[in-house]
Amino acid sequence: MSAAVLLLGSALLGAACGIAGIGGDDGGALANPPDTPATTRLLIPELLEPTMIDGVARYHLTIGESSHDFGDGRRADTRSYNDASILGPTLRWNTDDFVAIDVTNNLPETTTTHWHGADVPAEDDGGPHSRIEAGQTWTADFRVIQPAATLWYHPHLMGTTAEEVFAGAAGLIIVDDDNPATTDLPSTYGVDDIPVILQDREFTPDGQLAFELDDDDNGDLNPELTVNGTMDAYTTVPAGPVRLRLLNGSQARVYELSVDNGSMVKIASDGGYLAGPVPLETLTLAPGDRAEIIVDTSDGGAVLLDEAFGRVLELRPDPTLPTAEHPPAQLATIDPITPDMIDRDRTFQLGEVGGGWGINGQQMDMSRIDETVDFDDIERWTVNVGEGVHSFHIHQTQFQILEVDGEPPPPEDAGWEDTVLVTDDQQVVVAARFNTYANPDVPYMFHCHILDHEDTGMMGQFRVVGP
Ligand SMILES: [Cu+2]
Repeated sequence: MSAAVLLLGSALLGAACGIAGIGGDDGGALANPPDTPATTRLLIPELLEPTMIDGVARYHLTIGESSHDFGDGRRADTRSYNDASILGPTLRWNTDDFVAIDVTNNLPETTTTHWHGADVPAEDDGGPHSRIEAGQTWTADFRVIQPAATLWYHPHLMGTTAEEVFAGAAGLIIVDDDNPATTDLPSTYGVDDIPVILQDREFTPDGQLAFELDDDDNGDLNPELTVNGTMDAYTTVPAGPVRLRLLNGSQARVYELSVDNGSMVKIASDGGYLAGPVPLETLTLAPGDRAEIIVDTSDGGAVLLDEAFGRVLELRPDPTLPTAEHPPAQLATIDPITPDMIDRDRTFQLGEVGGGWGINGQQMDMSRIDETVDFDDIERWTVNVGEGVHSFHIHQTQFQILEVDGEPPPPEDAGWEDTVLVTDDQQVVVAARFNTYANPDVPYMFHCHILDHEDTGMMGQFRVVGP
């Protein structure tokens, strides 16, 4: 926790007064006035119930144009799924279920929809090759083969991902399983299990979204914070353990989160539960990242804070709501990938290439397969950064972070990940298994999840071949 936050004291009102004046990195005003209670009830995306047909959980998503009131009474043009004013419904999958998702494109142009963090066949992954033309429907179907986790979905067309996500096209996916250690954790959606989709935005004077692609080191940082499309948000919760499913769905911003007047315990990373709960003072969340945290609101509520914005979300306790349990000491078993298990090494250099960004000296080329992975191999990928801030994401698999600048990761980063922050002059080493799906003809993507960098070339393609 930063020194400024430590000065705050425990009063719920005025929770962020100690950091008043720290605005967004673009020099904008503090989005959330710190000396008063939050003004707007947090939007909770609806849960989309599947239709069960022949043992398959079938979902229908429609991406299209919409409009949304971010809190000032004006309506900004947005993009969303299923006619929501912004974002899309939350999908809830069960491990081992067969799911089918029909995605209809009601936009006037081509798009795609990718299941970020999901271990699915390449042809169902929804990357840049899975084009959905205007008016057409694309169907992904697969079995859910991964444990409980928080994933998300968003468009992934080459060159337009930043603008589409910024405009609001994204949604959460919750995977549930029957892990007995987690049965009593908060899990009532929208009540004590809260989606928290962090996105910074910029507006024109007349209240429309002002999108800008910025290919500098940090990407485009926007001056206003929105949580589930809500500015200055509060939500009512039980007085006890509350689960926040944090998703950084921002174009480029890295958040430094803390909790005032409560405690924060991280229970899950991108790929699912950590081995055990990890108490934290600050949590770094890079673009594309998810984290599940338990916040204790039993002392009159709590406030989620960010270093740049101040108040992110006020949690107001209602003592009449039933409370769930705090996490047990062990949540999951994570078998470490050790050096003797590695079948192959690869190295990736992230940096500037040809006026944009690239990997290993090349910009993304849809017609070039950059890496071919043998099915069932365990690979160690070393990611080096010369300049800039990058959020390295690998599709399809979940990896373990072996080293950050030669050191093992801290316990909160010692679980399964699909996205990792790598900044100037850093080296991060990760290891992944490729033992679920192979397809010689359709590649998966690896890329920077700072969307400005992705859209200006910092992406490559790998395929898995065999067995
Ligand atoms: Cu980057």
